[in-house]
Amino acid sequence: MTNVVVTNFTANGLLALGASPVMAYAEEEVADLASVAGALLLNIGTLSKAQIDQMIVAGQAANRAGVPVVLDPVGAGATVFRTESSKRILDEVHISVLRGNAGEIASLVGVEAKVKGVDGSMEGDKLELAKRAATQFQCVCVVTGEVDVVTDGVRAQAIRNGHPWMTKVVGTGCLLGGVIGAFIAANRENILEATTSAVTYYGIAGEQAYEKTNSLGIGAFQQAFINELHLLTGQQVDQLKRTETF
Ligand code: ATP
Ligand code: TZP
Ligand code: MG
Ligand code: MG
Repeated sequence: MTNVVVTNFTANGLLALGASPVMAYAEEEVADLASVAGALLLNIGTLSKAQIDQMIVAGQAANRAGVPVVLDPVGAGATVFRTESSKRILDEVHISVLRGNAGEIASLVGVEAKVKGVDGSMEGDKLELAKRAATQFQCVCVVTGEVDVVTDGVRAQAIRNGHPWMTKVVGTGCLLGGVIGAFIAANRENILEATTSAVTYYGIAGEQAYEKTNSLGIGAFQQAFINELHLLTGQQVDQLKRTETF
């Protein structure tokens, strides 16, 4: 369940990866679909009150069926409605993975941060922020940016892969939520490990896409990025990953 800006990009990125996306929003069917899915993504990017209600119905059905839920609180902190809706989802649904930029995550744990539109930035210790959110919401938390941090509140990894051009394509944050869902669907026993793998794979796909298209431009990069989600091998990931454990 994602926003109208990134729906097609998300479906194509997930297909390229080998996952099977289904987008569905109707209250009449979301519980049925969520309970048989490998994972459920809740992304509030173009939210309405009705859509948040539908997400809660889907999220609670997923929880009853043991299906992991990923939350992307797009723009939390930018408006009271986005912050309160994200908090309501966190209150009423057990979230397995919370993924956002530093400003979004900070607004949910009550730390001061400046958020402009859906672009967030924050000074300070990203690792501490992610750990605090993971502990508070009993989940794995991913804070993305130039360096990505993944933590369950105790163990943590910093991932230094990725490329600045990823910020020039709308929806790279949103698609990452879906990709995390696909990886945790395939490894429900170890959500921290699966999430770290997803974020690392994704960042390397961005680097490889840049290598192939930097003389062409951002449009070509967007296509190449989808290609890399399809092409990248585990062997390449092992060679190219830049991760640090804390
Ligand atoms: P924002 O709204 O702040 O743009 P977002 O939801 O789009 O956030 P990002 O933080 O941009 O999400 O993360 C999306 C992907 O882009 C992640 O894989 C991240 O590692 C990568 N990324 C973002 N910024 C950079 C950067 N400066 N250098 C390398 N990779 C980056
Ligand atoms: N407006 C509402 S949702 C959205 C925009 C532009 C997409 C945000 O995508 P991302 O992945 O957070 O950059
Ligand atoms: Mg972005
Ligand atoms: Mg985002």
